[in-house]
Amino acid sequence: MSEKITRRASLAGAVALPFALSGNAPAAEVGLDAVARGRGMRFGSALSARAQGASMDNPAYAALLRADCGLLVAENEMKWQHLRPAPGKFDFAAFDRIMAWGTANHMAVRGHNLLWQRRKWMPVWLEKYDFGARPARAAADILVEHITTVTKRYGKRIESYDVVNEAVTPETGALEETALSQAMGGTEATLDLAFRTAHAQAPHAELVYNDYMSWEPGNAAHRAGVLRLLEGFRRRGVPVHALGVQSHIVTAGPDTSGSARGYERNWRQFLDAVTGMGYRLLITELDVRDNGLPADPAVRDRGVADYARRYLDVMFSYPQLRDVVAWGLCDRFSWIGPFEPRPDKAARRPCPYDADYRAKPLRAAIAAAFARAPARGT
Ligand code: 9MR
Repeated sequence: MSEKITRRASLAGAVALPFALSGNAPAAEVGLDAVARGRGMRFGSALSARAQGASMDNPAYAALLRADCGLLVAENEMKWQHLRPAPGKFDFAAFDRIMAWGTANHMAVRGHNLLWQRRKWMPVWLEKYDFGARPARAAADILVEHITTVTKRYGKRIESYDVVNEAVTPETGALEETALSQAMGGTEATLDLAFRTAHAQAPHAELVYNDYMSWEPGNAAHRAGVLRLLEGFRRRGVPVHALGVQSHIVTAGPDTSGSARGYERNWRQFLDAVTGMGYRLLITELDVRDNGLPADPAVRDRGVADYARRYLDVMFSYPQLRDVVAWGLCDRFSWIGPFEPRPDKAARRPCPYDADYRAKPLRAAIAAAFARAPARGT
């Protein structure tokens, strides 16, 4: 492992970074993945293939990835909307570039996702598709073809897939429907087929159900729905190995430790039920929505870091959790700004690095949580 730390640190240091290497710049510290590995865990991040974005083609962002990550996930490039522009057409160009960069840099790459159970995020052509006289058969064929094509292409290079993303309606806990699942005659049958196909085509891979039920108040129905879904998978013998806990966590106000203490009991009940059914856990999309905190960046950054550290302490107390993936490393590119601007219009600060690629207290909090985590066995 020391070889890995040296390699990452020296690579990061060797890149001409468009920011000064100060005391808290990545190359000056041990990378987050290296700290995680010391506990039998891993750390990684989402990235994109857009040159000016959170991309390996952006030298400053690539330096952060090299410094801190052992694990990557494409923020968008494996989704149906990107991979499957038309019924008979796949376009792997963007994801292939991410895969190649990850492989060249000795990083694992997760697959996200093989089925997103939301109409809004599936291709328009699929929502309008004419499934013909035998719709269940036609829909199953499309799904099986999709999952088979993707998993076969990457083979053992991808060892973990979010097979199904977000199938539960947060407000009610019911299952979502799409044109595909309606043609199939039901959502459960659709999700089961997705997992069974992934398992048949990629028997080596960890198969994950991924969702954003979180520990904050307002998520009870979502958590209950996810538990029902996971129970159903077990009852029906569906090959699902882990729950991806997205972890888009949200602060509620300055008393972040008070909030965390308040949320912990229900959250542990949920995680106990999930792990009690034999599921492993992953943190798949970590970031922190800085709500209810004052605009002052220093105050906000401290609140975000404290809240995340308390969350991670709870998560890391579960030995079933080994992988932690941040939904981006740098505030400049986070989805949260455009998705939900702060009422005071202050730029969002949800990531471990600020908009100028400087490490923030959140990065230190993640490192501290790893350093304290109970070591996982091999
Ligand atoms: O961050 C992603 C954003 O760039 C996309 O426009 C959006 C729709 O594809 O998806 C975002 O990522 C989501 C992820 O795939 C699933 N969980 C929630 C994430 C944030 O919305």
